Amino acid sequence: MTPLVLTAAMVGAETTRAQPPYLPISAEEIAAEAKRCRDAGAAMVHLHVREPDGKPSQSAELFAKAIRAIRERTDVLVQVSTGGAVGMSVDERCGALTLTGDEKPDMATLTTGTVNFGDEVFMNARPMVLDIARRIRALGLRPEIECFDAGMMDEALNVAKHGLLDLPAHYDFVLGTPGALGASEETLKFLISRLPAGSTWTVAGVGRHQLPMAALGVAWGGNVRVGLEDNIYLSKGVLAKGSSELVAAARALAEGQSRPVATPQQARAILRLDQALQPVAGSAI
Ligand code: KMH
Ligand code: ZN
Repeated sequence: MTPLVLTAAMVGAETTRAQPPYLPISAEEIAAEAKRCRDAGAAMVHLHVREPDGKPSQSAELFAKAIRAIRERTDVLVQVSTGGAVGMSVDERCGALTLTGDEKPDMATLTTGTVNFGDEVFMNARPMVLDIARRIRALGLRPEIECFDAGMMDEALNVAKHGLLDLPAHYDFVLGTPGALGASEETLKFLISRLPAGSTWTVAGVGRHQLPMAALGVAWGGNVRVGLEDNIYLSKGVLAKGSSELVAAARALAEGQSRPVATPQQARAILRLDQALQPVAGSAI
């Protein structure tokens, strides 16, 4: 069985300490949590950063600090967010895509469409999507296509048509965001049926859907994202004491089905992170 790539979304942009007091905010807290998540079975962390007062940020400086601190402690892969928080501009959102050398991320997210996000709108107009895709590629990274809705899979094909996404790609189905696509077996089955041949996928269930969706990701040969960004409860009414507890719960689901969890090195191969990008016709990128 292909090992399961477990991703820990430890920080996010919306969760606050008023909910779980365990949310990591400083670079040191983020790095300590990344190490706990790695020890619990995560191969990758999905990274957002915060100002010292907890306000969401996408600043290159804060990302650099967090990535350095993480890499001092653990070999977990670092996938940076380009979504940030609702209302941020593309330039703001792409702070982490200016980092190179030891601070360069391993992967970056790319949301390929606009969607309601709770009572707000997560804006991803088509030119914005292409702009972010171009910046991800210019850094030599492969994106994780974040699908909050089914149409985002079709729009990923448009990004590929522009030469800014290599197919097959890696997708993350984020299911259960209020205002967006719900989390159900039928929905996930439909999305998988629409994947271009050879694609890889992760499922991230929001709120109470997190562990049920994780179980489907394990059983159906996909990969799983858990963590406080998407869900703060370990079980009904019981706050998770950090994302590592949720990683451990997802790992237990995998082991219950005799599926091993991937190491960061295995995850690199599964997600094709080391494969050269195809040259873009007529472009220096
Ligand atoms: N915070 C959401 C508005 C991503 O990280 O790329 C967007 C988000 C997606 O979290
Ligand atoms: Zn995110």
